[in-house]
Amino acid sequence: MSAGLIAGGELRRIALDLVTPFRTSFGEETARNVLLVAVDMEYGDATVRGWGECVAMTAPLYSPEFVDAAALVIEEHLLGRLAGQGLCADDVAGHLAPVKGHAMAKAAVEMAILDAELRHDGTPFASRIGATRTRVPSGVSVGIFDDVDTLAAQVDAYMTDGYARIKLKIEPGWDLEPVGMIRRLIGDDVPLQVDANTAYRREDIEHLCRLDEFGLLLIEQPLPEEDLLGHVRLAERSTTPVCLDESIHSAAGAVDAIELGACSVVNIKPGRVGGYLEARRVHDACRQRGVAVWCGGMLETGIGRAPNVALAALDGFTLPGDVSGADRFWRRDIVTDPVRMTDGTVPVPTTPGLGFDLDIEFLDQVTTARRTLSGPRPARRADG
Ligand code: SMG
Ligand code: MG
Repeated sequence: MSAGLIAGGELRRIALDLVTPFRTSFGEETARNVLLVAVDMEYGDATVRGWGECVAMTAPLYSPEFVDAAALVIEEHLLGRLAGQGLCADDVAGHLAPVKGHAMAKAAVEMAILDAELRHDGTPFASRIGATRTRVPSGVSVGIFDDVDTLAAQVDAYMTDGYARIKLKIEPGWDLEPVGMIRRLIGDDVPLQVDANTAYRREDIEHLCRLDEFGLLLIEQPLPEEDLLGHVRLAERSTTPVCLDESIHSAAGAVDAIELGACSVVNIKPGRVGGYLEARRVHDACRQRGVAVWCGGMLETGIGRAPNVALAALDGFTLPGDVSGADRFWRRDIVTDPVRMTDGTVPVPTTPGLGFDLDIEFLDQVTTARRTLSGPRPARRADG
């Protein structure tokens, strides 16, 4: 692993329309306003550009992070801590640790440095983390609709595409009926799971237990992020395995949640835990404890989608992830070789780096703002 110096880079905003609106319990997305981070790393004579994608959404509705805040944090509080010193991707999280929170912003920076390092070393990300599978099962996340017939038509289309597992978004008023209807439509053998994005409260535990009859793989994050005890109570009552998403911010946090009995499955999202290297540690901690994990998605472009697929190729990822084909979300991706789902699986990227090559022409077309990051600037270490 090479140590390099940050010589410059850029922050870019791009706007990409979704092929179809994606509604969850917290809102509807029709387009993504994505923050990309490019970092130019100097390794002796060679300068290599690496790219990272920040998974923060436009508004702080999935988590407290949002795109404008992430851009500011990266520029004003993170990059300065990395400047002027020999740096491996492995060092990044330690240098950024004094900054509280902002996992998605930190993850994007670490990604860019990791991408540069892997490109310089000629190593694909999957090899770096020891992932050996060449294809991984591909699940699809299906939003909330105004009526069950529209939902049924959408699920039917994804089944025809060949997706290996269906995840339905649920919220109060959109749960037993659509889930029961889809279970009847797809039959008992197709893996089905649900995700509430924190929309329920402890008073709803009895109601949520009624989902048990549908033979779900898991129920994802029914209760608020902070309510671990509520998830323990649900897990005690329900036969459907409880999976945490929003509540898990680190490997240590995952271990606590597991030991408390708050979950028996973990959704791993690199952005939510501060980067791919911590995501790997979450995987390792869960695997040691016999807890199943799967790779979550944040409607990534090809920059984030490729390493998600590689991560999902680690042995402990025993459940299909939200690693759908790029065409689930995008008419055209910003990479030259978008992730393609065939026969319910997606291929693990083998190119050096995080696993993508940018379609620069299209990237430029969808760019809405660019900010050049000049060389090292002093870190801002305290207020004032
Ligand atoms: O990328 O396939 C994807 C989306 C998967 O449902 C998905 N993500 O809570 O797991 C989740 C959501 C978070 C994003 S919703 C805008
Ligand atoms: Mg989720």
